[in-house]
Amino acid sequence: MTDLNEFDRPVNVGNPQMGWASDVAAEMLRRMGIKYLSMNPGASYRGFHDSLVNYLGNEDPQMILCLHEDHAVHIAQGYAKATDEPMGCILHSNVGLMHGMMGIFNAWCNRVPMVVMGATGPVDAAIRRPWIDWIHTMKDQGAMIRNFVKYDDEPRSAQALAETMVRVNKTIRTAPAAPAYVCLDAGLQESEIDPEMKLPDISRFLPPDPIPAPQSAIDEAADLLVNARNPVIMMGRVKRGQDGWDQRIKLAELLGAGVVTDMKTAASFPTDHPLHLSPPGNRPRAEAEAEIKTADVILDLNWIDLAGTFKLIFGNSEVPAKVIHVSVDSLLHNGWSSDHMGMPLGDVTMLAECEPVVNQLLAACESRLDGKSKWDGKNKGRTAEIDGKLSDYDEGGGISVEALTLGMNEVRKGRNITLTNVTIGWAADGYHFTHPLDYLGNDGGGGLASGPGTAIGSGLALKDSDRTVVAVLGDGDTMQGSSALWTAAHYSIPVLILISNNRSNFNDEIHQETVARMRDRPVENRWIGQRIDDPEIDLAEYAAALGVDSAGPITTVGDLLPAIEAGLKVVESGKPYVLNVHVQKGYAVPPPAREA
Ligand SMILES: Cc1ncc(C[n+]2csc(CCOP(=O)(O)OP(=O)(O)O)c2C)c(N)n1
Ligand SMILES: [Mg+2]
Repeated sequence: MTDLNEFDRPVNVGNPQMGWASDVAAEMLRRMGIKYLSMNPGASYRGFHDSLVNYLGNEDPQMILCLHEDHAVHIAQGYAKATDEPMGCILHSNVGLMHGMMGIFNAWCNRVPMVVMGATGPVDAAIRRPWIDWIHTMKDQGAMIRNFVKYDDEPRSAQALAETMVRVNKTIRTAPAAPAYVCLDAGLQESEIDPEMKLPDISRFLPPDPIPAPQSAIDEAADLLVNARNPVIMMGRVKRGQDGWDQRIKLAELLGAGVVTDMKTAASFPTDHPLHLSPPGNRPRAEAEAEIKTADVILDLNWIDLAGTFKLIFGNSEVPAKVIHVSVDSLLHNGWSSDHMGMPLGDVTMLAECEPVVNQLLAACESRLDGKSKWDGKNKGRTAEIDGKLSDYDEGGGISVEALTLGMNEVRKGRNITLTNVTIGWAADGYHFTHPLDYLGNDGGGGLASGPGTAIGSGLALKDSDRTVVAVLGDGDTMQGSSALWTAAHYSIPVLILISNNRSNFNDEIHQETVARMRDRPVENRWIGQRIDDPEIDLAEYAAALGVDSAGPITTVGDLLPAIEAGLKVVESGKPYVLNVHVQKGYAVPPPAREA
């Protein structure tokens, strides 16, 4: 696989000394272990840019050039989703930050760690260049994003900058993870530092270990769980580690608990396990709903919208089960956005992280049960076997989203595929997740344009692993984020972008149809202002123009497998690939519509 350090090598760098304040920012990022900085350039950070190239030699961190700040932020998000580790990005003064803001919101809603570097100024008006430095100087730039970052600062000295970077490192790595923003005054960046200046020892400001629950709450929860007749575990946002995955399986098997998972969050439990109740979706399917209805104890492991899920299932009726709520998410909640969702029930509430809590619960339940499992070994779900094969769909009538999913399921054999993100149309019945890296969850904040960048960031993170990274993206999402493809081409980032191309913003056709039905108006007009057709975009040509190998449109089921195979071969040789697949309009599971 390609070593990214082969790209964009500076010459004559020699052995430079740390001499300017911007060198301090660069040095601190290196000491934080930040490997990459995705960015779009700008004069507001020309001092910092020089530090990265000519002081650090464009290595640890290495710059990843993007054509839009949206992509820069989403690449950092994709990297964090695959690793639980922060990447950095740099956004040019105010205009770049404004472009990148939606990506920061997605990253915030996804609770991923990220260092966002920005710039302003010079704050000292006396040293501003006419016009441009004035329009790119703002007071309190952080105010634009303060409601959806965990911390922000605009330090006034090199020493203060160094300390801020230490704080950023600790803050973003402490749960709940989220981005932090550091705005570098252009005047400060270009000022010389005191040669005697000492950098803080970052190893003495380490983030805490994952937060466990108090034993009293564990005991209370364990008593409920071991005595439960029909316990259910709702697996929400958890980490990518194999240990945590194994422990969650152990706990479910010990308790004989049915397990529900969610497409909003990354893979958390094997979907082919007999205790997994039904394919993941945006809302629990019938089998899971039935179990939740009859559950007497529910263990909520950081489920994203517990109140919303219960509302779908119980309406305004009481939830009969005792609920054990495990999450540190409330530590981030503020009054600006409503991404805290409705109030989650908690008969036992643990302000703690899922990984230590599952370990604690395992120990407490094992000792109460003398190590004997409560599970009778029966299949509680219906998911052990995939229902259907691609050939069932080969009727010469085009490719449905179900066929596309089954196609992916067939080509995955013998490969470790990571699905970074998938369209709303994805048919979860046709594809199992059996490893924590099999699926990385959705965009977080529902902000389109995220797909290509996020996929490329995950591809970057996993390029030296045994994973083959694939994204299944809508045509609307792809086009909003499409110039990110050039970055994948330039740095040879291995990722297959498979476009589920229904030539429409189809999600919103469904909404227009819903409204038309509610108002007794013609549903035939639902496509107006939605279809991306006439002219149809030649997505393969478009990708090729950005330097990415590509094919399509693929229009028949018969052509699908060879086309995906060919794309995967290119990706496995270390390069990106775009496959344009025409799919029929329609979703495997329609999203729940808000009726009148
Ligand atoms: C930035 C942004 N703009 C608009 C929307 C509203 N929106 C949600 S889904 C969607 C359609 C997406 O189309 P596509 O990616 O092709 O997926 P499809 O539903 O067609 O499978 C739109 C416009 C959004 N979520 N984010
Ligand atoms: Mg579409």
